[in-house]
Amino acid sequence: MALERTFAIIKPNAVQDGHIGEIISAIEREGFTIHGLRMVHLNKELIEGFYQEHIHKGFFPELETFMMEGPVVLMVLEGEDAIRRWRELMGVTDSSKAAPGTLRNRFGRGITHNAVHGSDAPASAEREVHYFFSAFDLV
Ligand code: 3AN
Repeated sequence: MALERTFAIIKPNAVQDGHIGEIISAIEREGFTIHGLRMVHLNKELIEGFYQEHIHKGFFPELETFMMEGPVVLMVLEGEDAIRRWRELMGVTDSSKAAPGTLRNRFGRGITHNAVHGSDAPASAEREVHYFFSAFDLV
């Protein structure tokens, strides 16, 4: 399997709860390399563009309010099979069902406040990386 890049977010609840360091440690321990990293406070326009496939879903208003609650950390991660492996480290969407040891199990609180985001496929990874990072920002 070739090296792959994926896009990750440390969401507002995990930032507010002081878990940035533990999440980045877990990322490095799993052998990912970080090729881009920024901290931003997202606004409505950025969130609606990012989550364009969810915008008409019933849960979207709650998701949008949550994602604007505070700063987030945006990252580009690289590794073998990175998309699948990052989602495995995150755990399933609903934190209460995420396997022990996964980041959502450790740091999430329910479905919306689920601590981290990860791209779900190569096409979404490509779109999400370039939505937030220019070539200049990526090392
Ligand atoms: P994942 O982040 O696990 O790939 P997606 O892409 O289906 O999940 O959903 C994007 C985000 O929308 C999730 N991380 C979660 O915060 C929120 N979300 C998804 N499904 C629900 C739901 N049924 N109720 C509330 N929020 C949801």
